[in-house]
Amino acid sequence: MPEASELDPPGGRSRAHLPLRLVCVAADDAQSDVSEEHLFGEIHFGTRSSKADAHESDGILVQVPLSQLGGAPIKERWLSPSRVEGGRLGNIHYRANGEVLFAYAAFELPASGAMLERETQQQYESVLGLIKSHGYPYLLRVWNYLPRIGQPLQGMDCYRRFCRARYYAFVGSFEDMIPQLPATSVLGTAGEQLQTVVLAGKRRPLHIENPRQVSAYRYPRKYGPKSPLFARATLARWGARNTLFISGTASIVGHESRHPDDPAAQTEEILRNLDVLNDEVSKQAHAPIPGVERARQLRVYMRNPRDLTLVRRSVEARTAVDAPVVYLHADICRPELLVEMEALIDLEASSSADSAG
Ligand code: 3EB
Repeated sequence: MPEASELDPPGGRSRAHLPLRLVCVAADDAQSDVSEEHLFGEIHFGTRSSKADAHESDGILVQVPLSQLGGAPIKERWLSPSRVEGGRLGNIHYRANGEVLFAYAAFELPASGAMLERETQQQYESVLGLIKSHGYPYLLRVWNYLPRIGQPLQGMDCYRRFCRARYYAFVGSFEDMIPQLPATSVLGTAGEQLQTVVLAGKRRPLHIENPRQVSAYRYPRKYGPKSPLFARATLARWGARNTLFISGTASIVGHESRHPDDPAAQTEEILRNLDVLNDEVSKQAHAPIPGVERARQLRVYMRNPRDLTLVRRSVEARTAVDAPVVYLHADICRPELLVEMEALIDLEASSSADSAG
């Protein structure tokens, strides 16, 4: 375990009691920062084939085929203060440290809609089976990278098919699924594979909905035959420290998309959604939650690279110059949505967080 006095350079805050730590480093950074820590995995962005510098014996290497827009190229390192153990089960790669399990699974998206749904459901069921059987039954955070997200496939787009497959996997895997739904993102890529990254834990997290948005699992049917199943945010409670995972958040109020064709207005709407969400987390956790300007990681996905200047202007009005913001070129699940943002915020657990405050 790290010393209580060990400092985390970017924020100057203690690393102690954080079983999972995300750092963003230069894409070409060697292993320097990992020396006293252990690696769950690394997320690399872009399609260039990166040097295979994170081997199976090391961390899991996830190459997400989304191009980074602007800024120096970064990669994410997911670190553990203690040894990680893991392996591979079918096409699922996983690492765990006694508190958190990090899993990655991918398969080539088939051309038929029915096959896509069957394989997506199977992949989800396998991952849900693995986290349970390894003793990490609580989903904390899920990322999905889905090729052809907005393209119709035999009459229904791939995102809606993905949602239906995920729905059946959850229904079949959990007795009471809604309280189990974690913070999630689904982004469209120009790649070939459905890639899924999962964090799961041993302690029950707090899942939070956004009062400004209809819960996705209650969306009306016009958005697809089966609802998207996710929570707006998940608070992982480690003990002395917490981590807040904020889902991909779009310009949606109620259940309706707002400001089609206006990327700046969509970004402002997203920032309002994030502020209201943080207020809600503060209420439910009985602890004030810092705003997105204090995020350890802020990802901004946008459909059109030409919107970068406008979107960045809105984001930078809210964040420090050195904030860990990464802009990525990605498709969003509804055709009129141009921008989506997600965040990870490290928190001190307030002493009142576990009491009625
Ligand atoms: C939305 O709020 C926008 O299907 O898991 C954001 C985050 C979105 C997660 C998902 C979808 C998902 O409906 C899209």
